[in-house]
Amino acid sequence: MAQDSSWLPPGQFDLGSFPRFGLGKFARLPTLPADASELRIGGDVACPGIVGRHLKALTRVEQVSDFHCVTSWSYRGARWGGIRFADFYTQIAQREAVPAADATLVVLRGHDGYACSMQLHDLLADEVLLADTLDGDALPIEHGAPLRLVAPAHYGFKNVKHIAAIEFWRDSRAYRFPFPYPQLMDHPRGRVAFEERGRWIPPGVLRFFYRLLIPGTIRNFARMRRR
Ligand SMILES: Nc1nc2c(c(=O)[nH]1)N[C@H]1C(S)=C(S)[C@@H](COP(=O)(O)O)O[C@H]1N2
Ligand SMILES: [Mo]
Repeated sequence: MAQDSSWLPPGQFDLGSFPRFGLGKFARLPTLPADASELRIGGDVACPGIVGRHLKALTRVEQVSDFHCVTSWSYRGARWGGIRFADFYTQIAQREAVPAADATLVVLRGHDGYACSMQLHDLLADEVLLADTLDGDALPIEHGAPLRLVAPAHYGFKNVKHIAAIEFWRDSRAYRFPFPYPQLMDHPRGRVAFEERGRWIPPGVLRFFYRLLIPGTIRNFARMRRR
């Protein structure tokens, strides 16, 4: 069956390319480790610590999915490779770190200082990956090396790049959206299908202002790559 290629989630447009993107504060490329072996688990867990060496034992998967930035651009058909977050949770987090059963707020922290939260329930969906390849090659720096979250049903800002740590918390005390950005830019779920673009402000209003930022942000993030 042919798919309707014009379909995109509400308020999104097809950009036709996959730019490096993010919050201006994080445009400078971070210093990164060569691989994900330093991945750390923390939070309300019995045994916090480095678990990256266990990643290689997990079943690898490949998946093609669309990517939706909250500012309203989308990129269709990225081919990601990595492991399912659900496998990471049951085979690494629960065995090695042992999160509290009610630690369902997951905070993903990047090597660049960026951080974002996800609900554990959302992360356990089949299509949520910890990815280390893109289009068959090692994940490039601009798209989140050495390891990034791929959560296609959630806006780009939940798809944390350069993951350094994954924390499981009982409540939101240990988390805030990166300073100095206002909390209205965050959303506890951030689901694309429901236009959960942010808090307190109607998504259409957010989308209008965010859209103005797209060209400058793409330029800013591309320039930083060349330094
Ligand atoms: N570590 C980190 N992850 C991040 C960001 C960031 O600035 N730093 N920006 C987020 C935003 S807003 C988007 S749209 C996507 C962009 O991913 P890309 O650079 O692969 O296009 O990364 C998300 N994850
Ligand atoms: Mo974004």
